[in-house]
Amino acid sequence: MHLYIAYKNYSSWSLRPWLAMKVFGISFEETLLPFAHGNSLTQFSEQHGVPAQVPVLIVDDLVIWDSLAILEYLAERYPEKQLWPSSPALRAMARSAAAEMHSGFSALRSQFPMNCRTEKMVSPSDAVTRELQRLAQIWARFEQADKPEGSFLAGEFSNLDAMFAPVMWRVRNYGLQVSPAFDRWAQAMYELPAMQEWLASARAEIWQMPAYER
Ligand SMILES: N[C@@H](CCC(=O)N[C@@H](CS)C(=O)NCC(=O)O)C(=O)O
Repeated sequence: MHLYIAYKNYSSWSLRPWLAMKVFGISFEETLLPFAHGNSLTQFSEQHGVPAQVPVLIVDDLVIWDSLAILEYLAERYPEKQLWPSSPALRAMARSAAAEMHSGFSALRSQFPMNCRTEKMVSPSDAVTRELQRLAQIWARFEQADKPEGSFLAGEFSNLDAMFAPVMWRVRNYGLQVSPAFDRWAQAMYELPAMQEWLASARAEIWQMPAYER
C-alpha cells in the first residue's frame, strides 16, 4: 500500500489519509511529490491517468485518487479497526460532517491555507467568521450526540477527525476562535503522536510556497 502526498507543511488533503493510516496502525509506504517544485506530480498523474492532485493511494493495481475515497476504502478494507463510528446514527452524522468538510469551508481554506510551521495572528473575514460559527455548531452537535467516551469528535478517533485535522492547524496557527469544545478537540489532535510526527517532518522540509506564506 503506497500513499502519495505533497508537502507536509502545506498539503491539507494529504494529511487526512496519512493521519488516519498512522493512528489506525495501517502500514504503508509514502512518497512526497512536491508539486510546485519540479514536475514529479505531472509525471505521476500521466503515468496513472489521474488528475495532478494528491493524495493518491495505490494498492497493487488499484489507484484511489481522492482523500475521502481513500478513507472510505480503508474503512472497508479494515472493518475491525472501525475507521468510522460503529453506531449507524453516529456514523451517518460523522459522514455528513466529513462530506461537509470535503465540499465546503471554502473561505476558511482560501484565507487561511494550512501552514503547520508558521504561527501568526490574522483576523478572519466575515465569510470566514460565518464558517467558524458553523464549526462551533458542528462541535456542539457532536458534544450532545450519543457517543462513546473519548476526546475526539465522535468519542474515539475516527475518519471524521482525520477529515478535520487541517482545520486544527488553521485555527491554532492563525489564532482563530471557534468554541471551548473545539479547543478541547484541537488539543487532543495536536497531542496525537502522529500529528507531532507530521509537524516534525513539516518543520524539516526545505520547500517554501509564497502563496501559503503571505
Ligand atoms: N479532492 C481532492 C483535492 C486534492 C487537492 O486539492 N490536492 C492538492 C494538494 S493539498 C494538490 O494536489 N494540488 C496540486 C496543485 O495545486 O498543483 C481530494 O480530496 O483528495
